Amino acid sequence: YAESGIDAWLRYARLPASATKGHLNSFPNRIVVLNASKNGPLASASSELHKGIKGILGLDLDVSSSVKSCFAQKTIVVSTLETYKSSCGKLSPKVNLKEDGYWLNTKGNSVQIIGQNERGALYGAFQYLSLLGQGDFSDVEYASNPSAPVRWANQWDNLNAATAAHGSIERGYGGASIFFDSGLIKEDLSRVPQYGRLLASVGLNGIVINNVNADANLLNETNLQGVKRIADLFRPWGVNVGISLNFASPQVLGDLTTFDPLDSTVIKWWTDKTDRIYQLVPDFAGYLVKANSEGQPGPLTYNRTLSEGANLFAKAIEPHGGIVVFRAFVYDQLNETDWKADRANAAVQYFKELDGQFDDNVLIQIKFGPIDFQVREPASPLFANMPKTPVSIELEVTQEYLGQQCHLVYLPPLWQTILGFDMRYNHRQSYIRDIVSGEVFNHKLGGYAGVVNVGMDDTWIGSHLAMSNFFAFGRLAWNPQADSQDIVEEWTRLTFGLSRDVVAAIVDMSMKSWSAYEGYSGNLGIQTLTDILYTHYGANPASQDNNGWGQWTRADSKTIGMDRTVSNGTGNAGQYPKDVANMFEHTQTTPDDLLLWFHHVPYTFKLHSGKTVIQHFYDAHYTGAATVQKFPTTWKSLKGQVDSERYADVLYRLQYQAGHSLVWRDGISEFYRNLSSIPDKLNRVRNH
Ligand code: GCW
Repeated sequence: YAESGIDAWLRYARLPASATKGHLNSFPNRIVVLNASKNGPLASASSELHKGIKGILGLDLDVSSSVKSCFAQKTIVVSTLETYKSSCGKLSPKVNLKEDGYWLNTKGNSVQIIGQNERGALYGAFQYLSLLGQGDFSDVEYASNPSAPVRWANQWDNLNAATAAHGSIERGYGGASIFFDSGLIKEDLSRVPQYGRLLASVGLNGIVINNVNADANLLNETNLQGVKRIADLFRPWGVNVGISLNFASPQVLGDLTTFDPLDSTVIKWWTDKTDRIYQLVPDFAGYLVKANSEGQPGPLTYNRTLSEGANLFAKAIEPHGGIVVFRAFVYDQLNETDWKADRANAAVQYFKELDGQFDDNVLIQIKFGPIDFQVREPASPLFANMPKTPVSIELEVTQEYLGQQCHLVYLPPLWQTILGFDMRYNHRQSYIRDIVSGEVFNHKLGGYAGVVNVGMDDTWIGSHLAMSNFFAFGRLAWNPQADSQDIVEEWTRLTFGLSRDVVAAIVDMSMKSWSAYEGYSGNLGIQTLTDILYTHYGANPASQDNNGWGQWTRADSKTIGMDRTVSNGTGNAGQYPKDVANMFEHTQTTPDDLLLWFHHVPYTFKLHSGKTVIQHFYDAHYTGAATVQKFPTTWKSLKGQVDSERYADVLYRLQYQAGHSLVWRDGISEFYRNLSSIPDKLNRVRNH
């Protein structure tokens, strides 16, 4: 069981004697939890510390709630700051905690884990267990606060009422839904608290349980009772539940003839529904809405604006303290014969003029790039076009365009190119991470959504190694400046143990993986050259063009790339603040890795690197594939150091990836070799 993956990075495997030597005698002998609410996060902190320390160190600590023990020796005190102050006195030094933040002090032979709220204390407990699990007994004393208040997982789980299928998950690669089955919420929800535990352990505080392509049936009374059951199971982990809405619900599920957001019967319908939800789930997190996008209903049907649509829900939920997360992923099919048509322009075109028209409890959730979770995109220009509206960033943990869990692709280096991008709003430093935290435009709301898509598979998302992306998503939402290599190191030790060889190998492969995948799947900003029509899997460069989806390459026999300049193209570069717009407007100042995103150039165009575009294509595909072909050998060197079940599973996938990278390499290289008629200087690419 421990090796199967269900406990993921929370296995609490026993440390070897060499790692605990000299530490066990002085280790605390009891856990004191002050003023824990019933079944709340503090109670979880207590049971988790007990379980973790037993697993990691083999010590069975006493657990008590006696206030007298505040300053006792050899005690782990877990509390909220408020209780600590009233029961034990001031914390010294004075600490500054934001909502959900914690204070961790392991100096001396006692430990203080003090949360701004119960949830914060739970996060502190998990942090302490992470240190112990890594064999780190050093003295630490610090406060840690999250970068932003909204840190949510989004699940794209379907109810599957019509098909009676077992809760499929859109773009999910880890089996059936843990929540839904045949149109209903499952009786057996035993995976829910296990998932809650994982979410909490990396600081995630909310979850939207159903697909943004939402089924109105989630709102029927039976299912709302089920939502309550789910919320009850997540609550001990400090994870609040939200749901995705189908905009047409009053008509589809109710018996109204309209779903016009300004119609009084519609307003009443949503108000009543919302009141009912809060009766069942008083700490309900909020609504997530995908409207007027990819066939979903929305306010535009009635000539109402997207903000009028969002505010309908905002007003219904406001008295209860919930929020509405409204997705900016709204676009239309386009005609490629129009040189100026550009899907990347859509979000700003739809949303910029609505800035200032959203109610205060609306958060606009923006995919990291302007198109759709590609292997490389620039940051979405919308982040710098709505200063009056709080925004959050949507990242995809599930590897839809990035190998669907069959390829190892460690995503934080990609995410950090976006989070660390400076938008230069008004010529001033304005990193995306500071925009989504609310800092740049001074908003209280802001944050992170990760499309996680765990399922019933006992690896949760379909592959052991892919779980580092889930772990890292939480870590980066907490601290977007954390080092992605440190994160995967920590994750590896907790998941696979302390063997230096294992840690070195997994870290090495992980850190090379995104760049390798970009190399063989689509470089220079041309996007993942995958099959975009159906599977989003495997090489299919021809599928990008000649359709309305707008993920075009505009490749012909001489030239390639999207002209997004203001001077001659779609004008997309001009949607960025001036400094950035100037940079992307010209080939000389556009970084090579985004050249073909912003410019349409001959294959013979010379990059900053000195290579031509076409030769770079060939070289990158060969280098990328060569990198991952070494992965199986690297992994095999660990035989005997990883349990046989996970060893075999990972090896199987890495071998598959090594082979598939050759298919990618040859598919793409030969496609452009044929199209351009320009040979590879190194003569590797066949001509058909
Ligand atoms: O990337 C596309 C996916 C769809 C998804 C959509 C969205 C849930 O291919 O599967 O639908 O984005 O984000 O709404």
